[in-house]
Amino acid sequence: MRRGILLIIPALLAGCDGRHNWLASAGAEAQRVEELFWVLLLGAAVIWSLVIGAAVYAHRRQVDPSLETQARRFILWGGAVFPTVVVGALLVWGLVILRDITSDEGDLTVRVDGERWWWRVIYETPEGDVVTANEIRLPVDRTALFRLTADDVIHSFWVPALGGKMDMIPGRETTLALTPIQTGNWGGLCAEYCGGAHALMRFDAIVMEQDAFDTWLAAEAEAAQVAGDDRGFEIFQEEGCGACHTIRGTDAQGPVGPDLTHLAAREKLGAGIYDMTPETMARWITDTHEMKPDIDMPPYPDLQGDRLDRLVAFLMSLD
Ligand code: HEC
Ligand SMILES: [Cu+2]
Repeated sequence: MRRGILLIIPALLAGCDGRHNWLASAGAEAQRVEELFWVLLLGAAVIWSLVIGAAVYAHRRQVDPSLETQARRFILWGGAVFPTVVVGALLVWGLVILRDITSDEGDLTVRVDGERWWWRVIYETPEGDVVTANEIRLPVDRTALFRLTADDVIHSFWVPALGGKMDMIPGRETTLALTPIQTGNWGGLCAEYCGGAHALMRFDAIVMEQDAFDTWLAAEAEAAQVAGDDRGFEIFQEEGCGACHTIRGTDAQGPVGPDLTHLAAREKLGAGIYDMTPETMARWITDTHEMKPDIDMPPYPDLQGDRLDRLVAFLMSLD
């Protein structure tokens, strides 16, 4: 029996792969939560051992009536005063952490809107909003203030390696501050069941050096470079894709689905789930609901051959 329990532990820990591992924190806020976790865990282990030790001792010893007052004092201090002080101190500490990580100040502001089942991402810059989707890039050692909301149902925004999760609530704005301290590609996900494709609602959270981030953001702010006679773009419009998707700089201005202006610059396709390749792109268009069940994009099974190739080549040129 005991061995059975021990065998479960590695199985549980195996769920903590590198990218989503909150115990390998890559953010200042995650580090503080991790500290709290270890202090609680180790503190609880020590106190538990002391209590069990005292119980075993009491059970083994003969009752000695002359020690009655001493025993009462022990219960008062050990059973009432000590837990009150410890739990009170932990409460204050926890509240201070909560205040800091829900702060509403940051070096940059990113609005993220939870949609079924993808992420609308808007960087607020002095030159205006920069709209993108499904990938969030951040400069290292800067505090990003996230202003979160949702379009339809409640979602929860979570980058485990960087910090705690925060609900995204329709009609309300919640905030979350994250300060990444390590560059890398940290995975993010929706942590609140939100319907059919919930488990496939992910994103990349890519932490970069400030210079690289500035270059990336400047590129994202640009409109797409689409030639007037681009056959791929014509097919995009003929198929009605532009009714749902926006490609800035063209007359595709649909507000329903993810902004595709710099689609091919994203590392992943379909809200963090497939590598961005011509093959996955083609299948995304023809076998949409096999690629991601339940989504609000219609499949285009009849789009094949040269027409499909040209459309895919066009989409892959949007970098
Ligand atoms: C009815 C609206 C609608 C139409 C029409 C539509 N899409 Fe979409 N599209 C969506 C939605 C919604 C999503 C997000 C799906 C998700 O991940 O939950 C999406 C996602 C995508 C993505 C993935 C974006 C990313 O960030 O990874 C691509 C690429 C795409 N659509 C291309 C197309 C093309 C090409 C067409 C036309 C052949 C098209 N869409 C037609 C609504 C639409
Ligand atoms: Cu969700």
